[in-house]
Amino acid sequence: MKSVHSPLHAGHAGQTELVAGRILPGFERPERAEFVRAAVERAGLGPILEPTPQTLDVARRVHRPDYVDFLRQAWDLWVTAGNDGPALPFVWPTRGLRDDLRPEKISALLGFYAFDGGSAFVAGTWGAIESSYACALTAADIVAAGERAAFALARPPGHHAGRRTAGGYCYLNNAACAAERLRDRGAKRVAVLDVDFHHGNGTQEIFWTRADVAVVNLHGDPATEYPYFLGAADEIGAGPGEGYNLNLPMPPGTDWAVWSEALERGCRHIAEVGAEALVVSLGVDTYEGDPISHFRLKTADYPAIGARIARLGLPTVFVLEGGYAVAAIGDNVTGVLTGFECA
Ligand code: 6XA
Ligand code: ZN
Repeated sequence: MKSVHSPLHAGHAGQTELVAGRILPGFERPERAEFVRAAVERAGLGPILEPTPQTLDVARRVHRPDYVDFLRQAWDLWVTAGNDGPALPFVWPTRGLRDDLRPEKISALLGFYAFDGGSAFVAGTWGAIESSYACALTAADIVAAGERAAFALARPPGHHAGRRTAGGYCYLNNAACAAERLRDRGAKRVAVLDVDFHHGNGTQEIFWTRADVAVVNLHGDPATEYPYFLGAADEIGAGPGEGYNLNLPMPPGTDWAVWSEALERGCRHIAEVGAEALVVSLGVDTYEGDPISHFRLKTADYPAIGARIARLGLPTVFVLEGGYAVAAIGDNVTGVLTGFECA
C-alpha cells in the first residue's frame, strides 16, 4: 500500500491548548507523524510518496469558501495585529449570539470560525493544513486510479472540522475532502468509517443531509467524552441524508469484545447502503495507553480492524486522525494497514 506524506506537517508545532484550566503544549505534535512514518518504513508497507499539489476547489465545496480563506490568512492577520504567540480564540457566537455577523478583527474571527479553543495557529499551520489536505486528495486519487487502498499519513487531523468551524486540533476535514474527491472520480456512493475514539462531528455535519456519502462513527459516548455536543445514537441524518448517518457511542472502558461488535454493525451498514468506495478516519486513540481517551484496545487488536474493513471489498482510503500515545501509535496504525493488506 502506498502512503502519502509531506514534511510540511512539521511546521505546525508549538501550539498550545487549554487543559484543566492551564495553557499547556498541545498533545497534537509533529512527533506523532514521525513515529507513524517510522513504523510504516519498519513494517515495509510500501513506498511513501509526496502529495501532488492540489487546488483548494474540493475544500471550498466541502467547507464554506470564506472559512477556507480565513484558514489561509489567519496567521498573517494575527501577526499584523501585533501578536507573535499561538493564535487562539476566546469568544464564540454560541446560543443567543449572532453567527451571521462576520467580525473584522482577527481575535474575533478566530472564534467566529471555531467551535472550541483546540485548534491554534502558528507560523507553519497553514502550510501543514494544505499539505495534509493534499495527502488526503492524493491518496483518494491513487485509489480512484485503481489501487485497492492508500494511506494519507496526514497531519493536522481533520474529522472535527465542520463546514465553517475549526476545533479539536482540526482545520480542513481531510477525510470529508477525500470522500468528495472519490465522488468526483465516479463513485456513486462513498462511506466514511470513523474509528477514532472521538466522534467525528465535522464529518457528520458536512454530510448530514446527503445520501451520497454515508457516515459511520464508533466513539466514546458524548455524555462523557469530547466533543460532548454531537455523536448521540439518535442522530441519523436529515432530508435525503436520513438513515445514512450511524452513530455507535460506547462507554469509557470499552474493550475489544464490545468495540468489535460495533465495528461489525458499522461494516454491515456500509454494505447495506451500497457504498462503492470507503474512507477510513483512522484514529488510534482507542488504544488502552492513550493519554486523553478511555477505551481499552490493545496493539494486538488493530490488525483485526484492518482485516474486517478489508472484507468489505471496497477501494479504501485511510486518513490519519488522532492517537497520542506516541510510542505505540506507529505500531497501532500499521497494525490496521497490514491487517487490511494481509486479509
Ligand atoms: C480536547 C480533545 C481533543 C480531541 C482530539 C482528537 N482537547 N480527536 O483526538 O479525534
Ligand atoms: Zn481522537
